[in-house]
Amino acid sequence: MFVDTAKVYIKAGKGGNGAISFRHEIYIPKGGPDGGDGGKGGDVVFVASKDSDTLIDFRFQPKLIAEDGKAGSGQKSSGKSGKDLEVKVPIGTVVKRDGEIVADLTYDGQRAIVAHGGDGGYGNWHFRSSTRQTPRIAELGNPGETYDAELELKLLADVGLIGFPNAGKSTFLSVVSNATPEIADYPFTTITPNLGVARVDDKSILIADIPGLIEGASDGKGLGDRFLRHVERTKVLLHLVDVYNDDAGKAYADIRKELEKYSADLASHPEIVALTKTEGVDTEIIEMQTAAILQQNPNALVMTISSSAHQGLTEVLRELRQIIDAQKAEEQSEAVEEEAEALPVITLEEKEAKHRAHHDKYQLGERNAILALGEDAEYFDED
Ligand SMILES: Nc1nc2c(ncn2[C@@H]2O[C@H](COP(=O)(O)OP(=O)(O)OP(=O)(O)O)[C@@H](O)[C@H]2O)c(=O)[nH]1
Ligand SMILES: [Mg+2]
Repeated sequence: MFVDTAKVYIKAGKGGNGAISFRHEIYIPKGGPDGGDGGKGGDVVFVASKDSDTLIDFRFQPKLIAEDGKAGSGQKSSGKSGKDLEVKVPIGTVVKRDGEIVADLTYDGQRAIVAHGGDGGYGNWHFRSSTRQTPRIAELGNPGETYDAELELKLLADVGLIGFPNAGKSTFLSVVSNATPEIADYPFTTITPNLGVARVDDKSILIADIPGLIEGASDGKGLGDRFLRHVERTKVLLHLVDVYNDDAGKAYADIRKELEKYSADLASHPEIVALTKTEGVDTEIIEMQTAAILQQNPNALVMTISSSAHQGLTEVLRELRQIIDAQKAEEQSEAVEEEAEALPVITLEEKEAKHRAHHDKYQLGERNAILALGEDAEYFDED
């Protein structure tokens, strides 16, 4: 069974508490405050990896919890930050929180913080002022982000097979790949998507076979267009058209119309058109059907195959492989560019402003979650 959704509980680390501590020296029994800050809680980080291709591991590991930050201590020592929890996920994983997308991992090595660790609290050293020489307050660490995440992995096939029912999609898949889909001489033989791996020139191609579309599929006719989501992320569509159609041009155009209604983005994917079942068919008929398709789309790349006679299959696979490689190279460079653009750039002024704001806050004693221990404060003894 192919698992393409998973639910996981995600919890980033809590920030460590700030410390309340006073310097103890031989001749100064109660010196100034020196309680250090708590460490930051660890983040939960997802890393896209080409080494994994299902979400099944999350069935056995449904809780992803990063380490908490350590509390601060005396001598202005800050607590250690909690370790980030890095989790490998397959490329194509989408992470949602309450239905909203929080991360979409699209290329190998991509990293996304899916839950931020809480900041550590300030130690009492931060709260000293001329009027407050023995601050018996420190801050609690902030909790880390916590939520139930829905993970989704769409079938990341390279090639999506589309076409009318009975066009020969499943037969093609069964002949070029390891898959054993059901094949029969009636429409809607395929009712759930099949996935197969084909090999050509020592490279593999992941192909998804989905139920046939019909005119009106986008309005729910036939099995509707809901299976198209399984080919949304494919790099290329292989559009199969039965050479025995009365008018292959119309058959081609009808399917294109349904595709466009479903999604302009999917319809813009590269496409190869293959006339199927062509063994023993007159050359003139093949040429006529090819011309009919070209009339609908002069830019179409039309090839000819016979799955039963094993004709034209390697040629189609090579052509698919070429398009996939080109697409992959393009996506990779786009993704890297986007990532570079998305990196936050903090200017020096911003940094200083942040620092000032931070300083003002503790001077005014306005920080949140102040832990006031007052007279009951536990002191760290340092001598
Ligand atoms: N002569 C001939 N028949 C073929 C060829 N490929 C497929 N067929 C036949 O066409 C019929 C339909 O094939 P399928 O592969 O089930 O078609 P499909 O497009 O998957 O159909 P749905 O799952 O209903 O959408 C079957 O009877 C196949 O044997 C071929 O190359 N030559
Ligand atoms: Mg089928």
